[in-house]
Formats: sequence, C-alpha cells, structure tokens
Amino acid sequence: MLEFKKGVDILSAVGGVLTIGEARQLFEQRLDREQLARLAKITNEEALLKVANAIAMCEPDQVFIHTGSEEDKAFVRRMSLEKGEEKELAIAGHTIHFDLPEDQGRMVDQTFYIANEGEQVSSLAKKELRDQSHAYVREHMRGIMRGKTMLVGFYSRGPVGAKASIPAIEISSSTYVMHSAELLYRNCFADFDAEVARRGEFFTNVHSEGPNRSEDVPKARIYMDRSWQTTFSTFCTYAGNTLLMKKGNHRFASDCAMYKHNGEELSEHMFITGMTGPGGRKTFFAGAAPSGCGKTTTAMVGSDFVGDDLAQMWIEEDGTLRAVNPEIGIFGIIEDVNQEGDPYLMKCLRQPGAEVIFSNVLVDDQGKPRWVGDGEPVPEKGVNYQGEWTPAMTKVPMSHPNSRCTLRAENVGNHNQAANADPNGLVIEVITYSGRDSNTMPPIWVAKNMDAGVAIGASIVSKATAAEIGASGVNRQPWANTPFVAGSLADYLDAQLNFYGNPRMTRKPTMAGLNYFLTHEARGGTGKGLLGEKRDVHVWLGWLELYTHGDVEAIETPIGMIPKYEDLKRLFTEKINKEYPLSLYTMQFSLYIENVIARIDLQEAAWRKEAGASERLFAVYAEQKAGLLQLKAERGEIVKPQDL
Ligand code: SPV
Ligand code: MN
Repeated sequence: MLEFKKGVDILSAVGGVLTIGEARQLFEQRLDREQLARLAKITNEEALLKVANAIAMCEPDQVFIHTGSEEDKAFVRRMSLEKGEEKELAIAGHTIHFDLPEDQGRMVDQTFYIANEGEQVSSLAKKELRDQSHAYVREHMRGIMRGKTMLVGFYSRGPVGAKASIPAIEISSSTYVMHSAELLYRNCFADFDAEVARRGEFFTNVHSEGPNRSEDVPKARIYMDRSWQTTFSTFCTYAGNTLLMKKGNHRFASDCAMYKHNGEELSEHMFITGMTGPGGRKTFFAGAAPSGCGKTTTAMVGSDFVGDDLAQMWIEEDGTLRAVNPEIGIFGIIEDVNQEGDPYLMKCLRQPGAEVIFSNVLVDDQGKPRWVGDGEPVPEKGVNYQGEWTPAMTKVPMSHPNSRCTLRAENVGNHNQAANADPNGLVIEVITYSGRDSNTMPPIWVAKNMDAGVAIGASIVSKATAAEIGASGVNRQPWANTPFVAGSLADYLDAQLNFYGNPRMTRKPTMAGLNYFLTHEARGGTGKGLLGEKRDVHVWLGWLELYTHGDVEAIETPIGMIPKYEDLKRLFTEKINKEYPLSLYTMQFSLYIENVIARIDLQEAAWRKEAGASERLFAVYAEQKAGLLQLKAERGEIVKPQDL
C-alpha cells in the first residue's frame, strides 16, 4: 500500500518555503515584472509552493515561465542554440542534441523510488529510504542552478478535461529538456488551475543538468517521491532520465491506477493507434511493448496513429474501455528507421516541415543526421555522441542504439489529430502485448477470456535493449510496464484483473499477444534471422481488427486462439502484396509444446515469489498447462496448426 503525503516533503524541506505569503515574497524578489505577471495567472497555492521551493532550493539567476505561446517556444529554441545544448542541422527546424556518452539511456542503477520506512516497492525496482534521498537532494540540488535560468512549464498529461488526464509541472535548467517538453506534451498554462481542481492532484518535476560533465554522471540521481508526487533529477540530460513528465510521471500515474482508482483506471506503457477495417470502420488498439521492441513502428502501421508510448485508460459510463494519450509527440528510437519500414516518420526526418530534435545520432559534413539502419551508404566521417567518428572505429557505432528523434505527432502523415485531442478518449477494442521472444510464442495469439488476457501481459519477457543502461540478459517485463511500476507486482496484477474483470466494463476488448522475434533456428530452419519482417505487422493488426468484429474465425489452442492460414494469406496479399507460403505459416504457428510449458513454468515460479499474487493468474497457467500436456499426449511434441 502507498500512503500519499506521508513523510517529509523533501522539496519543501530543502526549499524551506512553508507559506503562500513566503512564496509570494520570494517571487517578488526573484522574478522580473514580466515573469511575475505571468505567474500571477496561476492561483493554485500548492502549485505555487512547489515552484517557490524549487526556486529557493536551486537558486537560479533567472526564472522563465513558459506560457506555451509561439514567442515562448521560439525563445526556448533560440536559447538552446545559444547555450549549445542543441545545434542547427541542414534542414530548417531540425537540431542535434548530444547527451554525455555515459548518459545514453535510462540509468536504472541510479534511479530510485523514495520510500517511507516499511513501504514495499516492486521486486523489479530500486528504492531508497526517504532520509537518504533527502540528504542527497540537500547536498546536491541546493544552488544547482546558480548562473542558470530556471524554466517552468505547466502541462496536461492528456487532453484537457479527459477523465484520466493529469496536470504536471516541469521545472528544468536545461533548454533541451524544455524544448522536448513542448514537443511532447500539451502546455496547459491557461487551464492549469482548473485542471488541478478537476483532477484533484498534479505532479511536479525538478531537474538540473548541473555543470553537464562526464565526471558528475556517477553521482547523477533520478528520484521519484511517490508520496509527494514529485521527481528530482540531477547531472544528466537524456530525456528518459530528465524529462520526468514522461516516465517519472507515468510511474505516479501507475500509482494512481493502483492505489487511488483501482479497477477503474490503468496507466500503461502502450501505443494507441486506429486500424481501418471493412466499410471504413475504425478500430482502436492499445499495445504494450518493452522499450526497444518495435512499439513506435507498430503504432505507425495504423491508419489513425495516436501515440507511441503511453496510455491513460478508464472505464466509461457506457461500459467501454477508453484511453487518451498523455503525450502529443514522439521520443522514438531512430535505429533502423528507414524508408521501407517507416515511410511516415522518414518524411519528417528527411524533409523540411517538422520541428525535430535528433539526439545522439551522427552528423555528417553537410549537417545531415545519420544513423545505423537508415538505409543509406555509411558516410566517411562525422561527429557523434563520442566525438569525431569514422567507419574505421569499429568499437563505436555510427549512432548510439538508443539514439532518438523528438517531434510532434501531428507531423506524422497518418496521425489523427482530432482523435488525440478528444477529451472523451478513444474506445479501445483491441489490447496487444509484445515482447522479444526468439523461440516460443507464435506471431499472434488471442486470449480466450479477460483473465487469460491479463496473463499474457503478466508473462511478457524481453531481451535487454539499449534503452536501459546496465540491463542485460532476458528479463521479465510484465505488461512491458514494470520499469515504471513502483508498487508490488501483486498489487499491479490485482489492478489489472480488477480493471479488465470489472463488471462495469461491458464491452470487453480483444486481448492478444504479439511476437515479431521468432527465428528460423527456433523453428527447424537455420540461422538467427527472423521469420518475419517489419511490414508483416500490417497483417497481424489487420487480422485482429477482423477477428474483433467477428469477420474471421480462429483456431482454438490451449494458449488461445490463432489465425487460419487462408485468412492470413489473403491479408498478406491485400495489405502488403506479399507471398505467404503455407510452410512459413506452419513454422510460425506450430506449437512447440515443451517450449511453451517451460515458459509457463518460468512465469509461474517467478510469480509464486510475489507475496499475495492472485490465484486467478495461477489458474490460467494451470489450465493452459493441462491443455498442452493433453495435446502433447495426443499429437506429440510439435503440433502443426493444421492438426488442431
Ligand atoms: C522508453 O525507453 O521506453 C522510452 C524512452 O519511451 S524513455 O523516456 O527513456 O523511457
Ligand atoms: Mn517507452
């Protein structure tokens, strides 16, 4: 259980501003007339105290209140170039930002939940006791913005007025971070007070890069104070470590779903996208995938792309599952983004029109950003996150595998802006879960009921990717959300079961697993090459769209429903004009029963270690296992879909 507003509020303890009178006095002293006038439009006293304490703690030379106006946006862009946090590229509106070589992904070992004595956190996360974090903040954040300008922005994580949208304050001395905030989130300066009143809460984020030197990175920290819904981040710039309105606040939103609105809301690490089906009907999907497993690509395959990273969900009065995207932009991995797989995104990255921040890619002599897998010949030289680069430097890749591009979603050709702005949210009819599984699960399978759907999410595994520094091996990634779930996994499992099992949700979604990473080797072929390719996603999502509306039938297996060959063959032709031989279908959809059972055993053993994990999950595993054993007794160890 998590108790809100418990323990010392570190920000106010270090800042020392305790009353609204003191806060106003401090604003008079530290803000110029223009900024004072701006801040006067915010009247929520709790929010003003947060800002005052951040100023008192960090001691910036100046404070800038970002109203979200075009002038303010231009001001931050210009300042970022002047400061050198970004540099212009050849295409107007495109810039490059480099994070320090040691700061190229989320620093999992330096990221902590601040915990009160006796408070439980997820077995897959790190916690630190409040006193220790308090001491760190006191030592390292006091005066951290001396000589710098503090930028303060007020945002909404979701369309203003939507049930699951939550307001947030972002405070940073980094122009790159604030420029990114403006591309990725809705500035809601004018609506902030009303939104806090509606939702009854807001999140606060305080970041400073400090001197921005490699030697300081070891002492960098990313702290989430769950009790006070406030984050602290120091001595780094990588957006996953610093723009904590993204994953820091996603963590707080998960707490809300678990401990304030259990069974009514979920905060997911999911894309949202729409697929157009027969007769022009639109079906919206929300899909989870661990970082670096193709989530952005999958999202953009839809005819109506909405978001690629996060979803705030709730159950509407009419019994539907609704979702909004807390973001309006994309902070996407750029490696392997190319014309063939990602035409919409490539247009933004290679042609004028969009405002784009490239990070940690290579910049060639012509000011053109280049990255591994961009589909062009490797340049002879350039500058990347390590400095000068040539192809002879075989130990340093041309671009870091976690290089990113940051841009507004509205620039992407298939983005449905009206859908992403609708405070009513989108009716979600399909939920997908993907991982990185080279040898066990088929490309697609559908849960037979809601508990089995929850079990698909509970059982995601993924190979470590470049998005997290220090992660290695194959990791459990329940719901692809565990890096961002602070509470115990048993509590999170309950939140999932209570949500999808809520009798108020009368229009249940299709729940499916997806796996793009099966190799030839694992299916009787040779080599580690993948059995499918990126564009096949059109078919997998297309089939799910039809299945959800009862337009195709499926084959029942112990692990769930799988597609029939004829339907896929037709969809491969229709959607991507690709031959789909029966032999490939057989390789992809045969059940390798021992593998599947081993996977279930592994999951069951891991979940057994989570105190209080619901028996409903184990019942799903037990039923599937019994079905698989029976099938094996009847048909042998490898069962072709044709024989089911
Ligand atoms: C991810 O790694 O899942 C991201 C980027 O979406 S980060 O902001 O680093 O979390
Ligand atoms: Mn993500």
